[in-house]
Amino acid sequence: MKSTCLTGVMFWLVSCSTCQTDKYEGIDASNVSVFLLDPHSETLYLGARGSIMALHASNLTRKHPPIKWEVSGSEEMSCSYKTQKKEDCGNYICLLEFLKNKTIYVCGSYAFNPQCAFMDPATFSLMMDGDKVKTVSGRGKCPYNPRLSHTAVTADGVLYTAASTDFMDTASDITRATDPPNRRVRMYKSNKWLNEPKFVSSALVKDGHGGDTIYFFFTENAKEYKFYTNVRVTRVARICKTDAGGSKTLQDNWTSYLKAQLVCRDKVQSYTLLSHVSPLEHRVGDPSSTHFYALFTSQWDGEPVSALCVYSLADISKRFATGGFWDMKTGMSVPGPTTRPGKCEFDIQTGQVYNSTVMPDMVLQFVKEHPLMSHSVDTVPLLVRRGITYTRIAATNMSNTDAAVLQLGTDQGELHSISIVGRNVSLLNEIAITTLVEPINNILIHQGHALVSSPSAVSRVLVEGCIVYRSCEMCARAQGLECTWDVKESVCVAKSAQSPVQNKSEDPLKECGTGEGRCSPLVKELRVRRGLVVLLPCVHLSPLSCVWEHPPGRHTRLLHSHLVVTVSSDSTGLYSCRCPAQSDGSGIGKLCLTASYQLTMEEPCINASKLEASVLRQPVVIFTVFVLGVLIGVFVATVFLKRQRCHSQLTPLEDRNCSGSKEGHAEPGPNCFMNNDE
Ligand SMILES: *[C@@H]1O[C@H](CO)[C@@H](O)[C@H](O)[C@H]1NC(C)=O
Ligand SMILES: *[C@@H]1O[C@H](CO)[C@@H](O)[C@H](O)[C@H]1NC(C)=O
Ligand SMILES: *[C@@H]1O[C@H](CO)[C@@H](O)[C@H](O)[C@H]1NC(C)=O
Ligand SMILES: *[C@@H]1O[C@H](CO)[C@@H](O)[C@H](O)[C@H]1NC(C)=O
Ligand SMILES: *[C@@H]1O[C@H](CO)[C@@H](O)[C@H](O)[C@H]1NC(C)=O
Ligand SMILES: *[C@@H]1O[C@H](CO)[C@@H](O)[C@H](O)[C@H]1NC(C)=O
Ligand SMILES: *[C@@H]1O[C@H](CO)[C@@H](O)[C@H](O)[C@H]1NC(C)=O
Ligand SMILES: *[C@@H]1O[C@H](CO)[C@@H](O)[C@H](O)[C@H]1NC(C)=O
Ligand SMILES: CC(=O)N[C@H]1CO[C@H](CO)[C@@H](O)[C@@H]1O
Repeated sequence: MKSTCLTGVMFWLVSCSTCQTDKYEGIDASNVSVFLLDPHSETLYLGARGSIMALHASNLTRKHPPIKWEVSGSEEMSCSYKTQKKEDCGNYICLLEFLKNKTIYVCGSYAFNPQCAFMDPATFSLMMDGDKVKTVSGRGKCPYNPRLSHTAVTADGVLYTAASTDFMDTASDITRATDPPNRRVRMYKSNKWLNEPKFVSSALVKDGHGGDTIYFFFTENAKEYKFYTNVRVTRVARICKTDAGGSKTLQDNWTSYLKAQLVCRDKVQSYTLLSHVSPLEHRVGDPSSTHFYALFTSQWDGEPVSALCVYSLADISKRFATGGFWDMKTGMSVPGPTTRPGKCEFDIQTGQVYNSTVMPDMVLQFVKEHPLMSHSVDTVPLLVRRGITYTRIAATNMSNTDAAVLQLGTDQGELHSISIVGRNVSLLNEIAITTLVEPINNILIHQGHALVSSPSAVSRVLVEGCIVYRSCEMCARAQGLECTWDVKESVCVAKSAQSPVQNKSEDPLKECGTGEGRCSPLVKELRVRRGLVVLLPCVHLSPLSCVWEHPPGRHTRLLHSHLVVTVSSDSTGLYSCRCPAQSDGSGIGKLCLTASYQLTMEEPCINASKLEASVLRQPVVIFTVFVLGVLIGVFVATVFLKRQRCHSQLTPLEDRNCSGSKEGHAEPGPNCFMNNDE
């Protein structure tokens, strides 16, 4: 082992040498982009650059040899004249969806000339037309440029897509896209309907009577803010599944298209840029229980920030069903015609679903000019994290309650688990999925496992059930999920499985026998040297600020809720962080002691042995546990250090029952780095 001493560098990252994950890394394909799961055959299909793969969903081993579908040399040539990035001229698979007849529709960017093909899942082969792959145009289904975002969803085997439709990315469309016999319906071309959109997600919502709706989530330029140009806002738009286009006006164009702004804002700021959305039907079979879990970032911050907002289908539908329409000419809200546009749901009175062909011409003329609802759908974030960029979210229900468990993927290849019970948010787990620093681009929950991909790796991690929480402290955090620590067996179990006569205290952390409670963390001793820059973590999930108490001295500064100390002779002493107790956005509650450190002086840097210690190994607070995260401003250091994992000599040895744990642990980083390739 080689050890290097550095001083004055801070870092903070997760490591996961003990995580039990099935991996399929270094796959003989790069640029993994899309997932499609067939739950019946337990097959996970993967789209990548120039190839499609089929893996067993249960162990990520290969089921068939990959299908190659690449562009020819001449096609690549002519493409490379048109674009700067020659490598983008490959066939980047962007879409994999089941059609009605169980064929899989496969689309790729095909050297800036999107094409779609048909795949037979039984033989795992593409349909041929002579000796060539049978293709149809993929325009509007895949963007020309593989780096642009797009979204697709099927409703009863019929494909709906949202993508840019030209080489220069100047036009976009939301269409019902599969070929005849389905009627192709498009967007009416107007910048009132779409204005430089970036498509993020889409979802089918059934109403049980055929009045299904398709939802699209995207960001676009707001036309309604007259004085600010280029303000990006997040929208939810919807169309009726039965919309076949108008008969005279809006022929072959959507007649039911409506959109509204989604607002995610706390007292501090607005989070306006949508990153991803995951729908969750909390009570299966009851579509009205659907909620959309949406990840946002801010367009103004120079540093990464991620916020989670949850929108109920009820709130969104209400906005579309009863709200006024925004009139661009007057900048005011207008009530709209008596026959209300975009009313998709089955009407009990008339016994009808939406029928676009019988919509009065006057109504369609109104629709053309007034696609935007005058009021937004507003919520307060449930979670705000600074220094972290989340890229993907997958929400799952817990035992038919309103509780949800979320898997969040970061741009650094990490997977974070979060539970939401009422408005209480707990960070349960953070692990590094790949050894590469790459954004997570797919998360799919299958049989209690998260199937996760980044462009060059696929992994499978157990994420459901109390058994996932390996220590008493982690289990305590999962209390909202009806988990409880079985002291005798040293295992986290479901509450119902436990004998009911148990005297459980209010604060399950107290039962872990470490003397630690929710607002009484253990004091961590840190031995530091003069000149060192030490980061004292104080993890906090809400935007309300925390307060630090520390010895008088000028060598401290705040980094979000954390404290950065440049160690000098007067730096020794007690450092305590107190944060508002609740994350429910209802105002500042009591302050809760969240983290506490004792700094003492220590000899110069010596050889560090493999200390698996971590300040953050101890759960700090039930709702605010460890952050990982990557410190802003030290990206470079982070990237560098991902490979050179360091075990700090500065933190006390307190490797508590974590061996074999799946727990990812953050290592706040003082000064010694070593290359220990385990
Ligand atoms: C494909 O992967 C390569 C190497 O990982 C990367 O450099 C490139 O940017 C990727 N291309 C796209 C379109 O994402
Ligand atoms: C993976 O799972 C499939 C089916 O579930 C099984 O047939 C196969 O043998 C498994 N492979 C390995 C290596 O475990
Ligand atoms: C399935 O449907 C598509 C069009 O919707 C068609 O092109 C394809 O040939 C069909 N596949 C089979 C096996 O019938
Ligand atoms: C819409 O109305 C027309 C004319 O009344 C009728 O022919 C058509 O079947 C209706 N479509 C739906 C989806 O109800
Ligand atoms: C989610 O709900 C479904 C149906 O109600 C149920 O079968 C499933 O077990 C639930 N998931 C969990 C993790 O409880
Ligand atoms: C949220 O947390 C508070 C404080 O710990 C607790 O009193 C309350 O019951 C929790 N709410 C839910 C819905 O679990
Ligand atoms: C339960 O705990 C309370 C307070 O923590 C204590 O007063 C009581 O005696 C305990 N009861 C049992 C049966 O242990
Ligand atoms: C440094 O670590 C190596 C390997 O753990 C050990 O052999 C060596 O003696 C250590 N050096 C010092 C100065 O402690
Ligand atoms: C009647 C009408 O407005 N038709 C439009 C439907 O959409 C296409 C493509 O966007 C337009 O070319 C038509 O004018």
